[in-house]
Amino acid sequence: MTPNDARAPLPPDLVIAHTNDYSTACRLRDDGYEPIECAFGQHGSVLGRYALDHHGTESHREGVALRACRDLYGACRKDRRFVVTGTPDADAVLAIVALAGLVSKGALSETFYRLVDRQDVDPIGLDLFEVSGGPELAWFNQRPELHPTEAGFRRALADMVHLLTDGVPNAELDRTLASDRNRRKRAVEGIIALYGWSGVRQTPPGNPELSPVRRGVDVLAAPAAVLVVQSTVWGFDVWYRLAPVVVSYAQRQAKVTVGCPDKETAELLFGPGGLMAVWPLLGVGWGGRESVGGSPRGVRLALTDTEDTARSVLACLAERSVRGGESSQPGVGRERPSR
Ligand SMILES: [Mn+2]
Repeated sequence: MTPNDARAPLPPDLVIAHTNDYSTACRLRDDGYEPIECAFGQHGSVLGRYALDHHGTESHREGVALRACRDLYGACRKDRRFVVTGTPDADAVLAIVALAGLVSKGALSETFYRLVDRQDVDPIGLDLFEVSGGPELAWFNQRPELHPTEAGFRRALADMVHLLTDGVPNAELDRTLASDRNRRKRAVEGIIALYGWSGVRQTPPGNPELSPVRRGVDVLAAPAAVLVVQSTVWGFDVWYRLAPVVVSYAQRQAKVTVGCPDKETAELLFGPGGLMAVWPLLGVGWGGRESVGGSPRGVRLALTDTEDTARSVLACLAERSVRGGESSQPGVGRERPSR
């Protein structure tokens, strides 16, 4: 079955330029293309007329689909040229659909675009299969051809238009749920070790999905501190139910990632700057953001290194004694001395 063949084609004046190059994105922007989520690491963001990015230095801005659907519907209908980078995620794709007016305004429900925004900005603890519009969004996220190319974006745009105008047949939503159940199962199978706050190894619970995702001060009630996983699937929505710090090993890239559910939680556990205080302790070249990061680019690590990383993280937690029990306001007055 090739459902896309039966769908309405994208309009001929819609131009999608995909680039991984900062100066190319700048040049296209200067030519009148509207950049959508064009963040280029240390170069920063390429912003057009509507400043449609919310990464890095632009993280104070609201998400792009939210702004495009709510405030900017049809704003680019007369000049439908866009420059993009990276993979076609739902946020960027829905933003283009709205700006270019590829569907009627009535097809853009507030429930759906707010859900796309939430999933983009803060996905941990969100179960798409329990909210309105969620199964449809999960269907989009599972499209197999969301490649970081112009063709990938065009396919994603066609899929999004299809979702918004025709809806997704129930049989396809059923397959989406089955596939997601399988992903969660594999995420659980990837669990290697669970450590309590004192560093003692624990037996992981049989069904992690019964535990809540804890964030902010609630993490101090979590029975465990650090979870070590090795998995071929994305499983942070499952793993953060077991511990507020996840150390994961990606075998294919031979890379170790350390993450917390969000910045607030990371700062509660590790002090101001969150994991920024931890990276130097893990070795040369480790780095990332306050809530997530990992081993140096180009350095191949082994699974045993993952256990060492977990030990170092546990040592940081022990030193800060965030769960010391002598204060009802954990962390206050006990910051790491700066040096
Ligand atoms: Mn986004």
